[in-house]
Amino acid sequence: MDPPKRRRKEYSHQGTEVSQPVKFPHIVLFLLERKMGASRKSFLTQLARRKGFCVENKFCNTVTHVVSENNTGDEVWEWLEKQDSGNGNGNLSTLALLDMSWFVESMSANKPVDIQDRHRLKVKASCASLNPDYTVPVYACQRRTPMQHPNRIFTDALEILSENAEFFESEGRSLAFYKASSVLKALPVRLTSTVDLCDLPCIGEHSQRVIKEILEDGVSSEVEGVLQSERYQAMKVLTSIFGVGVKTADRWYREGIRNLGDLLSSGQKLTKEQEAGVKYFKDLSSPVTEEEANSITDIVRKAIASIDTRAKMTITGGFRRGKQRGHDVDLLITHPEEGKEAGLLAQIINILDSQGLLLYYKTKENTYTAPREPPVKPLSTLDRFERCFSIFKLNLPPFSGNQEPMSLSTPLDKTCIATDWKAVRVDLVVSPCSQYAYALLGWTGSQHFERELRRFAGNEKQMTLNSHALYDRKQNEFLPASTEEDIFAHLGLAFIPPHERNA
Ligand code: 8GT
Ligand code: MN
Repeated sequence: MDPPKRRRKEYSHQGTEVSQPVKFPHIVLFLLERKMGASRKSFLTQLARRKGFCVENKFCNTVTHVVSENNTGDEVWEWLEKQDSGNGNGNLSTLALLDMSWFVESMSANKPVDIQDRHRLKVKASCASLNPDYTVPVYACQRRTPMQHPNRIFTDALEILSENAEFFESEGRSLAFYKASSVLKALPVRLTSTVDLCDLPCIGEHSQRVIKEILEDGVSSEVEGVLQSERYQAMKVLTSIFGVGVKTADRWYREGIRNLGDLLSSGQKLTKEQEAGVKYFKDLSSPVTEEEANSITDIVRKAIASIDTRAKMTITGGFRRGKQRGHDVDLLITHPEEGKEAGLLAQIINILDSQGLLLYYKTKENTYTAPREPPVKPLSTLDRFERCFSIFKLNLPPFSGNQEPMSLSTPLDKTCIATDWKAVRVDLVVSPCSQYAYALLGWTGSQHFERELRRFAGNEKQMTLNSHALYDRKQNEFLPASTEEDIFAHLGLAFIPPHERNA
């Protein structure tokens, strides 16, 4: 009698029989039944699974390759759009829409063959093909900008050029690249041709050149050059130190400082903030996770509750916009009774400090007094709330976070040096409840979204907006608001929820 067959590690596809292990985990196929028929779809699905392909029975957001037979690209696209309406995640345009020829060749090669142009189904490329009336509004605060979008390849490139211009203190150029990037972030489809660009606002000649090169070559030589440049690399590291801005980094660069080691050996005089930035550099350069942000939120919330149960706290910044990682945690604190918020911050800090949770902090008093005179010019981005810039000592659960993986060759006495805490930047901001809606809107960002809100208010509505108030220059009055919705309404803008402010 034959010995029992050893069962290979099995992989269960959703709702189907147990199948072979997945050999190509980075691709997930979906076969379109339309015009193919159920029995042929089932036959081809099993064939592909036997060859180690992952095939989904139903279309879902893990699918990477859609294969169809006897359909045009537009027909497949239309079908996909119907499936996607509901979640509208804009991911469709990153899918490979393929003809059966790709599937057949892949099956006979026992692996996914490289996708050639002849395999691809042709879909009318421009935005207009999605919706002929599709237009992109000029101001970012008039657009919905989700976190995920299909044009990352272009926006990443443009934002590197924007950042590099900022490193040269060319604000205008930096903003121009950023504005172009921001427009592309709001597009629901991936750009496939420069023809699509002609109807889009804010995409200057230089940005167009960059996009064109990426469309043709996959990369932009200018961006590659920037990334390789000594200046960009050094400025990137130096400006990432807590307490170091472009001006300081530029001065250090001109004095020959290129990295943290150079800075330390240069004997430069550092501010207290920069000293902390250098000391905790490694932790502060690793992104804050959502989980870490939640832990910190819980800690601060408990401290606040022990002082005054009526005080309120909200997480703002990138995490409120749905980012999964951030450079810091931004917390906004208020009290329902006007005036009762004063003094809260000092008590909160006392509690946190006595628990040994603050590695560094610096407070700033509230310097905002509701102006009797109307504001003459848009106030600066910086606001005047009472505030604490801090570095938290966040205790990590055992065996997570900062531990180096143990390797077999590591001597035992070297394995215990990992820290069980992580330094995390936290901003605590306190707002009187009468200004809370403005503070919340201002601190939620993105920075560009905020900038555009202020520009829109000033240019289109003759109003002055900041994180404290909205002033109507035509009516000579301040416009009170108790919610963010009120502020959008005062400005005559459709409300954009936080998750769609990732401009
Ligand atoms: P990140 O922390 O993941 O990098 O992203 P972020 O949370 O969007 O950026 P942030 O630098 O933490 O700032 C959060 C928001 O607060 C930004 O939109 C910024 O414009 C806004 N903001 C104010 N007032 C001030 C201020 O006085 N200083 C700073 N740094 N940001 C302010 O409304
Ligand atoms: Mn933040």
